Amino acid sequence: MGEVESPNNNLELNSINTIRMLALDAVEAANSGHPGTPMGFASAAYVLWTEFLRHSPEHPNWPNRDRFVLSAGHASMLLYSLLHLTGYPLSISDLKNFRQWGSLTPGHPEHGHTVGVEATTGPLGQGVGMGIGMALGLRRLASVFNRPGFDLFNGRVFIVAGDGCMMEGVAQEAASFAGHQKLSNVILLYDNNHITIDGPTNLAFSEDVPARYESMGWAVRHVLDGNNLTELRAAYSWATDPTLQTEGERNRPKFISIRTLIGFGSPAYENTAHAHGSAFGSEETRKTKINLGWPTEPSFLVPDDVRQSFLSKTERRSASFKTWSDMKSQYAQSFPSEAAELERWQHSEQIDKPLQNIKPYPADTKGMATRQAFGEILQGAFKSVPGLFGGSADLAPSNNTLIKGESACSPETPAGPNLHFGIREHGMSAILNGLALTGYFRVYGGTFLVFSDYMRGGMRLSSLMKLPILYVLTHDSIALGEDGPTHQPVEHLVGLRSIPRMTVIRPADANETLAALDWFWSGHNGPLSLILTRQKLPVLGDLPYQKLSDGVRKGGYVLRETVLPVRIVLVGSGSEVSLLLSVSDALLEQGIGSRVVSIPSTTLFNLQSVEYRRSVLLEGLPRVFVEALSPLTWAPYSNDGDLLIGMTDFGASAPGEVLMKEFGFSRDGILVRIKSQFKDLF
Ligand SMILES: Cc1ncc(C[n+]2csc(CCOP(=O)(O)OP(=O)(O)O)c2C)c(N)n1
Repeated sequence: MGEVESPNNNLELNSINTIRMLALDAVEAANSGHPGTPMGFASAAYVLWTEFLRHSPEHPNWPNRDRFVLSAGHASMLLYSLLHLTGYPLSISDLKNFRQWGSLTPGHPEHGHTVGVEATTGPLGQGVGMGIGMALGLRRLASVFNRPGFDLFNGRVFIVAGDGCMMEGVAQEAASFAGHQKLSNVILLYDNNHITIDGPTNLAFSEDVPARYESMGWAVRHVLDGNNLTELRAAYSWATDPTLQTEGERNRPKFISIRTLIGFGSPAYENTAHAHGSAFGSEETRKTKINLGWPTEPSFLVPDDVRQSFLSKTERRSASFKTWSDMKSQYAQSFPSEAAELERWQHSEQIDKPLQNIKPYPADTKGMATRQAFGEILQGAFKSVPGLFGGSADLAPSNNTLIKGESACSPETPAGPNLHFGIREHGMSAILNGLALTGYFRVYGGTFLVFSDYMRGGMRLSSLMKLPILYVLTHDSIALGEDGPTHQPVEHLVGLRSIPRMTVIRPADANETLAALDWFWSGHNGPLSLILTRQKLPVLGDLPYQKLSDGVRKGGYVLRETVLPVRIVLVGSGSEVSLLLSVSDALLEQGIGSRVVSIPSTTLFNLQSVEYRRSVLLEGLPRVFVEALSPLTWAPYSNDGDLLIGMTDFGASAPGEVLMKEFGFSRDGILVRIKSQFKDLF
């Protein structure tokens, strides 16, 4: 590349303007995107990336790097410009392809797609939760694995969040958790520009945000001018250097409110909502460049001295990688068993059948709730699944998520594996995502299935990022009983089953629960929603465990077939499977042979061949699909004339057995429906 000169000799200003203009040009080229925040936050990002952030573009997965999470994901061009300028594999032509088909620069940052993107962001507020999850994970890693003289883990997490993130509940939940947990390794940079899409924030937002954070236990600083590099340096130094903090500030997460001007430099759009999310147009782009003293041509200009400066500063930022690697080698020699355990945590997906030492449950008509089976299996799993870490949103005794005899993860006992998320489901899912993104944990979080709605935003991102997160969702139907329709899921499973990459398993008994967990913890990537009962279910003895386990892995299988030729197929999941077995018995008494099919997971079943699915569901015979939830799930599997028995309205408050009977989920209730639908059978 030929020598490209800087417009003047202020290298820092030129570096900052390079960030601004790359964003402006990329949005202009795409004719879509969000130029305003990259322009307004460029100075703050420049100082952070060149003087504070510890990272190494050559080793983007360095475990002890600082994390940079752009919660304001719409400002993706800010991140892409920084990645390009600091030497990540993202070229100018990638920037020119911003938002185009197949590019490395999608509209919002996507983890796993673009090297250096720590988290997929865009749904506002989620990045705050994920950053906090990362910080929590790094603290636990430090407390489990660091040894005197071996600070293997001391990375910090920098989160950039805008007004939108500050308004979102998910960020509030997570921030409240972080304050309580005294997560001193998280630094939230608030891009306080007073503008959102509709206009000035005072249309809808008037609280004192820094005061709110202070009240949640965060240490707060203000940068009054987001382009004042001295102010920015002072604030970042304070946030990252405990010797500059007061005793009271040291153990708190840090919040820096940075007053910026959206669209900085644009004569027409600076400090207006117009700068937020539209291309400026060629005329305003030209005027902005002139106003900032930037050459109007060529676009995507990176002056050579700017490029050189970014690269040499980044080289200094990544110097500690070498020191860390040397320390890690020394650690492996001094602490071989800890080093081996750390390896296991990092590569937990490679452990095959981690639950093979847990004995299957013997057949038992009294049985147990699948949530109880989960709680028992979890105790065994803690010994064999590396890096297990999780908890519940204040329903631990109901979700059975506690690992017995182990401590809570708290500021005093940060190594504890039991998390108490508080009643913050949405925050929990974002924090789980952040924990999983550290790459060292097998995490889980529990609540009632009905409240999965409250954390769907996070669950969707777990799926998009294919993170191995276990959602423990108990109290899975009207059978939960007296709490009534507010607590009884109806439509939830249809929704969860429709999230791409999310596996949903609703086990029929304790052994299907064991098989589901064994499958999941044998290295499955992507989240699992495990749907569990409140009420007891018989432990079924129809098949040997190995066969049942194979069936669960296929998502659906033939559980029982009567000696008489099959004339009707009974299909269900979860608690309705044992019910169908009793229906099958009753039909047999009337001389009608049947097949009972258990489909614990439509997700896994859909991955099987058409031949297999047909062989299980038996095309051509009358079929009955029973699930005490919305019947929509079963529509694609059924033909005209098949019988779908489900919930098409909300439940009610009464004992669970009464509700199941009243809503038709009883042996006799189902028989009546079968008799009226398939008269020819009788
Ligand atoms: C959960 C969610 N709701 C709505 C949006 C749509 N949206 C994108 S940016 C934005 C405004 C954000 O304002 P702010 O954080 O101040 O960003 P800035 O205007 O400073 O770029 C909105 C509503 C979103 N991305 N996520």
